[in-house]
Amino acid sequence: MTVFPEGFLWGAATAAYQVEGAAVEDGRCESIWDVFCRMPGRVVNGDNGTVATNHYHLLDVDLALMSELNLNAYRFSVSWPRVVDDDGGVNRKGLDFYERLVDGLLDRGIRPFLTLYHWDLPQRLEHQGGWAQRDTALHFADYAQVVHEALGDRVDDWTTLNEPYCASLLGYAAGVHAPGRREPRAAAAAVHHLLLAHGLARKVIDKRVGISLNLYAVDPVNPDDPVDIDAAWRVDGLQNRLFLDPVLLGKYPSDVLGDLAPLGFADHIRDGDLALIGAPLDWLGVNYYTRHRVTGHAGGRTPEWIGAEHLHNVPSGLPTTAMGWEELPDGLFRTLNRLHTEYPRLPIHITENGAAYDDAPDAAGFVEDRDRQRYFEQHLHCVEAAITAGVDVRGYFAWSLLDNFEWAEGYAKRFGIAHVDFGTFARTPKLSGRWYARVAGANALPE
Ligand code: PNW
Repeated sequence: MTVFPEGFLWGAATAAYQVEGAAVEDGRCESIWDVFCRMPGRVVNGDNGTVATNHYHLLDVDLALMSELNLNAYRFSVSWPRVVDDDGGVNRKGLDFYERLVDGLLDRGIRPFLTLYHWDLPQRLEHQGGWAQRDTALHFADYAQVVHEALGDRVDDWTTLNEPYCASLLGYAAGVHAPGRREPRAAAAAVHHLLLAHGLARKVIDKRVGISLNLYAVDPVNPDDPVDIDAAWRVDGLQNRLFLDPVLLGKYPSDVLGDLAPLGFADHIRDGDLALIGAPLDWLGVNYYTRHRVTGHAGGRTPEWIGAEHLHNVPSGLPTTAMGWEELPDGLFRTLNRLHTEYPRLPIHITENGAAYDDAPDAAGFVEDRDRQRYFEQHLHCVEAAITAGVDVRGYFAWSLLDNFEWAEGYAKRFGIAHVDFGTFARTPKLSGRWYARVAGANALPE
């Protein structure tokens, strides 16, 4: 048996737009994802999150599911356009939903982890320039205050942003996420304004505050080739250090500042910004899925790295998930160790880890997802090894509680530990979910 520390948190995570549905109910306003989903060709099958998993109406069902899975923590996000209306006023009905959710969690002994921003910017703010505009960060601080006033008495653990990398570079440079812009300069501005939003919101919330970053192991294709070593360092800069350094060290990495200089990145940084962004945090959220294997020579695929278009990601031949992401559990161990040795030490929560596979229910409606179970098992062994090596990991959140709206992949990619039938909205724990419930109940991995 591989036993975890007493009090370890066994959670699952979701995000508002991916699960809630009820897109036009109780005064919810439009978000950039509603608009993006209507743009032809942007989301697989033309899917959208208008109904999603219908979580908004199935809250009690989902709370019972969490209990059935033995979760003692749940990570969710608040939809900004649900709680602030298009005049900037507070939408009480929207807040009521999150109050019922939080009360339901607390009644069941499940600790709420609240994320303020998981990518659903109010469309009215995108009209004004979105994250490319500094004002958006100020609006975010106001919104944080609204949520804090409503839930600050009951929620102890807050995340400002989920994956500012995706919100900025995928949304404003690659254009594969909302708002779908392909403007590298706007993306560079969005990076800084998202981080500023984090810093401003951090000041508003007098609870335990963290941020969830999508971190990657990054390796050179040829570890003896200086060109590949340099390429890996630069990709590490854009994927990891561009966000870790300002938040944990209060400064941008100088090599990344150099790479982003042609995009006017530094023009957005004002006196005092980095002090806000780098104000001490209570914990760090790590979202880990895969690694990048990088070359500076021709070949491979070039992701959305701004300022590094000549760097390429080369498959290693290791197994991949249905997303095409290489499976490398050891990359999680290395990422955790790296945080421990290179940055000020903070308690860490793995706020996302999981995998999509093309699994389907059998005749009895059961999903026997052995590959997903194995993915969790292997990664959890690495989490435990990191803890044994001295890294202060306090909790783990499986992505995701439910099959849901997987952004540009629509409903085609399933990450849930519970299967969702999108015709009936029935939830059925998969094999991985049953396994996870046993692990959570025992606070240990079986041999
Ligand atoms: C995360 N990558 O995004 C998000 O926080 C979730 O909302 C999402 O459903 C989940 O991962 C699965 O995609 C990511 O390119 C987006 O490696 C892209 C990557 C990783 C995570």
